[in-house]
Amino acid sequence: MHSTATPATPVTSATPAVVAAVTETHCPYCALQCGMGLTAVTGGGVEVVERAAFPVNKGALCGKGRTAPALLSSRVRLTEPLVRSHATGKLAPSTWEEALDRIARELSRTRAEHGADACGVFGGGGLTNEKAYALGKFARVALGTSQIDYNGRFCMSSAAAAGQRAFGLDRGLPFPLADIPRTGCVILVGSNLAETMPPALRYLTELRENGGTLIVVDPRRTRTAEQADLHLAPRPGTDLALALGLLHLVVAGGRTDEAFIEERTTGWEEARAAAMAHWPELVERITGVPVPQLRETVRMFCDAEAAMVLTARGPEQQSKGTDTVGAWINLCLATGRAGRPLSGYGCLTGQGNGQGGREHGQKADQLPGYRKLTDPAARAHVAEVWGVDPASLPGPGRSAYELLDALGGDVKTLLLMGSNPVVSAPRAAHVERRLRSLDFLAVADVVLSETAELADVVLPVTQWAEETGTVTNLEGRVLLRRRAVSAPDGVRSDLEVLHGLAARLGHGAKFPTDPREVFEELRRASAGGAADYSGISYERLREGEGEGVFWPCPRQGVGSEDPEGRETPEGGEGVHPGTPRLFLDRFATEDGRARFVPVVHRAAAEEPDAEYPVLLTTGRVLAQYQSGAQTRRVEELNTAAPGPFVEMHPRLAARLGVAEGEAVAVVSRRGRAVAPARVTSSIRSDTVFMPFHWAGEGRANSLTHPALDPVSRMPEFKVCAVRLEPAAPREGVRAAARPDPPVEG
Ligand SMILES: Nc1nc2c(c(=O)[nH]1)N[C@H]1C(S)=C(S)[C@@H](COP(=O)(O)OP(=O)(O)OC[C@H]3O[C@@H](n4cnc5c(=O)[nH]c(N)nc54)[C@H](O)[C@@H]3O)O[C@H]1N2
Ligand SMILES: Nc1nc2c(c(=O)[nH]1)N[C@H]1C(S)=C(S)[C@@H](COP(=O)(O)OP(=O)(O)OC[C@H]3O[C@@H](n4cnc5c(=O)[nH]c(N)nc54)[C@H](O)[C@@H]3O)O[C@H]1N2
Ligand code: SF4
Ligand SMILES: [Mo]
Repeated sequence: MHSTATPATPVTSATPAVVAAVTETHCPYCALQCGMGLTAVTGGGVEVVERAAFPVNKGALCGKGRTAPALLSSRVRLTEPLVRSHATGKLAPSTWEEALDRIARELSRTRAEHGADACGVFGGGGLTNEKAYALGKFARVALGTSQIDYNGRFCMSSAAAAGQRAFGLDRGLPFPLADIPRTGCVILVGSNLAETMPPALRYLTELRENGGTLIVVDPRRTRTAEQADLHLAPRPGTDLALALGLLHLVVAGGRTDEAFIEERTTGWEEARAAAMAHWPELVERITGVPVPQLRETVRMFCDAEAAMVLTARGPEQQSKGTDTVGAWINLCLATGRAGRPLSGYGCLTGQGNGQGGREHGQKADQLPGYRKLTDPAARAHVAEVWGVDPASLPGPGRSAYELLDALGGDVKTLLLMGSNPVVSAPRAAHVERRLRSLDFLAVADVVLSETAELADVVLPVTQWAEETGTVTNLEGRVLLRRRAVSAPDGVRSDLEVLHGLAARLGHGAKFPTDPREVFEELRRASAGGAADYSGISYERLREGEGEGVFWPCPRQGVGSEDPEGRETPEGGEGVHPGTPRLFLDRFATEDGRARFVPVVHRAAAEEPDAEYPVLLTTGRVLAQYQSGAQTRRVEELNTAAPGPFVEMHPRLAARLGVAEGEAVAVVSRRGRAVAPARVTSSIRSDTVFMPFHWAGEGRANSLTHPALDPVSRMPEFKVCAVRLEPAAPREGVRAAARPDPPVEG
């Protein structure tokens, strides 16, 4: 197959002054956080150069990373604050003073009239650790509101909840990616890695070259599934039944690891009993996966000396995502494939700082260091670092969709940083209406996203290559992104925005603008928490090849020994090496044992019926990122993936009477979307797939169901019921056309 990951070739952009000859940094997009170098080109601008020594991607980048400098150009980005004029109702350029004054005034007014909880804050998993930390602190200290959450709730919250429940700790991968080629068998559930993290495909290729086997579970035969020894194509929303059916066969075939279950787990009897109700024939009926394939999966998984299960958004973005991931973890535990070298369960987190962004307090129920807002000891510790009374900290707030749904109700004013929910939230037309019904909306972004277009004030902020900060990749590896170029005049960093607002609210001194200073405070706030960063410093992150440090990494006191037994230098600090591999000796639960959770299959929130007979699932394509706010502004990416489409099986297309490229209307109980048909036999014939990267007529989230997982509050992006119709003659013209020409700044 042709590789989707290519070594970096130069892409230039017209940008301001370059700080150093080659600056080692990381890609602005996904959770792999590929290492890259940025260097000046004669005539202005920067280009991406290979950073071969960085271990995760070894120089390889996908097209998004390679073309990322295009976004630094002032042609496509925001370079001055915009304020909505009372007279014209339109956004117009303004000064920073006026923009910040206006936001602070509205926040103060809202708080005075309706109470602190009428102020909402919405963050993003792309924000650096420093920003996520400062945003959570801003909500709790400067505003005193409980109403903060972030888009990570849409991303990996179900896997996080299941990991907490089973292992007592959530870190996406409990081992480095480099372990994958050395295991014996990988079951990859609902991940299209070849398109969503192309340089990581190498690890699966090496696994197979080493004689290991790869099983991919996806309703579509994706580029990733094409690499597999075995591809299971379940009906969307049935992974829970599938995992339970496999566990049934493991038990029936006597392939459990009794010694492991006895020594390292609790709760097996209940989990076993729950799984035994899922007979292979029943599971075949629910999932559509034939019994022989179930048996073959068990054989490959259990025959291997070591094995892994990796999940991504396919099984997680369901209203039963937590239980579904729990069922896959149960399979690992029952077979002794957890807490041992080269074996285990892992979640492939998605956003650039998807991991770190969920550790330091922008989540509704959380304080820094992965602490709980409901835990009195955690409140006392963090309140001390923040210099406030623990009693002044609010309690947990609403989850992301619930918060968006409350806008215009009891939440009157919203500050949004690092998300574009008009495109990416479920039931997006409703969310858009809620955003419009706010008294006041402030958005900080690098571009005029569809959500920023609705704002009363838009703040133009610095981005990736223009600022320093840490991110934590999907392996739990804390990395330093370094500033490579100076930002254009007129933009400020998110940290400066938070400082400016806090100062106007009387808390300026608590919000430093230097990322390093914020990180030093984060270290102290996280000390002793599950995600302990206290032993990590910017200096350490610059060492070696900048390969980073895996958390937990506590700071070690004088005279203590580090885990490898090195003596702490007299009078100095011990150096904790970081923790690339978790759970090898014990799980992070109180008794050190992993917990089986008894789970049973249940239907999706909305199953097909006579009126809406087809299943819709949604996801991604290689060349676009998320809501597309960034990548739709990069010409090369737009040429590669110019617009939305509806992927469908030839039988479905024939029944509908549409040919390849013809506009189709997809209708759900929430709304309607129109996009050209892409006819392919690589998808199940009862299912259509739409990527969610576009706004307007082709917006997939006009259709999706906002049903939430009861534990994680993750929406059901991966399954709902739709009906298909040939589009009306004038419809779909826009959908088929190139959607977003670069915006002139
Ligand atoms: N190119 C690109 N890369 C990205 C991103 C992007 O937007 N574009 N976003 C980043 C982020 S934030 C994330 S979260 C990751 C996501 O990375 P992935 O999880 O790999 O991405 P998705 O395309 O959302 O979903 C993966 C697969 O799940 C399948 N699927 C759909 N329904 C089901 C189901 O019910 N069960 C199972 N087993 N599979 C199902 C889809 O067919 C799809 O191929 O990607 C990251 N990388
Ligand atoms: N139907 C469907 N919907 C989905 C999904 C799906 O699979 N199907 N996946 C869900 C998932 S996994 C995710 S992660 C969400 C993501 O969806 P969104 O939350 O909308 O994510 P992005 O498009 O990355 O939005 C980030 C915004 O912040 C801006 N930005 C980037 N960096 C910075 C920064 O440093 N500071 C500030 N202030 N702004 C910045 C970008 O320009 C962009 O406008 O979508 C979810 N929606
Ligand atoms: S795989 Fe992810 S981190 Fe790597 S270059 Fe592509 S988008 Fe960037
Ligand atoms: Mo995500």
